Amino acid sequence: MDSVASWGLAPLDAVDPEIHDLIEREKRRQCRGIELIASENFTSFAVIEALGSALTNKYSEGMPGNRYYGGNEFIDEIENLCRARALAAFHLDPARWGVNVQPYSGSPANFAAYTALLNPHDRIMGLDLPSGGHLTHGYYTSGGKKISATSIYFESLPYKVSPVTGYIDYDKLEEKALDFRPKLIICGGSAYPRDWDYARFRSIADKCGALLLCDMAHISGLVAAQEAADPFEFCDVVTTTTHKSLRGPRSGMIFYRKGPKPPKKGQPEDAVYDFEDKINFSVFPSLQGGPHNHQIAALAVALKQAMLPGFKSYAKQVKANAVALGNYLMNKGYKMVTNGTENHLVLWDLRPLGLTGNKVEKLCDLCNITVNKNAVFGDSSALAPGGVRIGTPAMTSRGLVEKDFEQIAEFLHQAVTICLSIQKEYGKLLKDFNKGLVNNKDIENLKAEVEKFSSSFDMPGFQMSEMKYKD
Ligand code: DSN
Repeated sequence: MDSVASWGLAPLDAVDPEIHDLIEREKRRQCRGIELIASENFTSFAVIEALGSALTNKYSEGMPGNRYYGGNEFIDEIENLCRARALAAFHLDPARWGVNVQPYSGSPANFAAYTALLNPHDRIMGLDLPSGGHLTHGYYTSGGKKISATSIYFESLPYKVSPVTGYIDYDKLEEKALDFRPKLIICGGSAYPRDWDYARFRSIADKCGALLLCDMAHISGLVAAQEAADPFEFCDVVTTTTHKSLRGPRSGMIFYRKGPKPPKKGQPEDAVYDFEDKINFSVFPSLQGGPHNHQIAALAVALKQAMLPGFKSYAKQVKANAVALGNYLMNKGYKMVTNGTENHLVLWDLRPLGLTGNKVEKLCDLCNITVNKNAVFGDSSALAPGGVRIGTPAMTSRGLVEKDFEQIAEFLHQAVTICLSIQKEYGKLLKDFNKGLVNNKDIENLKAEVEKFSSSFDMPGFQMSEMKYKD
């Protein structure tokens, strides 16, 4: 009995003070910083409770009701509940759509969808990474180096944004697609500040006989809240992560059409979609093993929370905050890609200032503001790209509204001003620039202001009063 209790029931701080301490430091960092990574969010205590539950103990390879292991009566109920909630949260008719909630996260979800829908070396088209696309949409470098497994196993030709407007160039996409004849077109991205014209994507896909997949990872919370255009109206398959604007645990989902296909010339009258078995088989056994049941339960909780009326207000506020932040910065004369936003992020083009995203990211880090460097169309280096991506979902979860985001924009303006003055004094080379970051009074002052500002807001997920490091 004692032997079980001593390793199995002792709390983390007693068993592993090192890891406990690092978790507490990370909690402090999260509370005392301004979190602006567009793909991050703060999830709820209820989600974290499910994630940290005994469900992590169980193997359940297979689908509910058809598992390779015994003892899955409750796991089956959890997964079925999660699937039903996923369809309900996205306003889908279970006769027309199905969902697999087992992907471990977004990249595995995408690769599972491709494995189900494509043969090796089939052609695909996704938004180019420097245009705001995602690695898993088929990225290879301008020198032809295949970076993502998607470009290793499939033949990929990217489409791009217009270098003038920053919007997707749909006419060029159509022209390229008609020449390339892809089997799959992918819409959705990770640094695109505008909404998507899914009807136009559908028409292009139909013209070249392609399937249409949307990776809505970044905007899935906005889609659930009906605060973004609806990819389900036009796409065959929709993939997503669940921890971004949806505010759930880290996980992934694949939605697929099922039931009768709409009538089309040259197609049998009784044609039905055949995605369901292919996608389920591709997730397991082709690519994954046992589902992470603690994740699936936590996702079910997040989906329940996403169907509460407050979630719609949250999604509206995420967008309003992004607009407020972008407007403040543009009023200071800065350049935002597409001159604004219709979703949860702005992409700040720093090139007119002669700055790179990595310098701004680094300086902001020193001031407890977390942003990430990001390519802007026309960039060639991923390590020193010309922009930073700034997202509002996480700080909106802490209750911030437009006026608070104007204050954040003012902090960012100050950070960039400091960057410019360091660059002027020390030079453009990173090793010289870095010297100006050491013992810099302006940075210390800005950090103190940021810490004071951010610790005045509530934090979802854990009690600030119970943290080991409060100040
Ligand atoms: N890494 C995520 C992002 O930051 O957009 C996407 O997977």
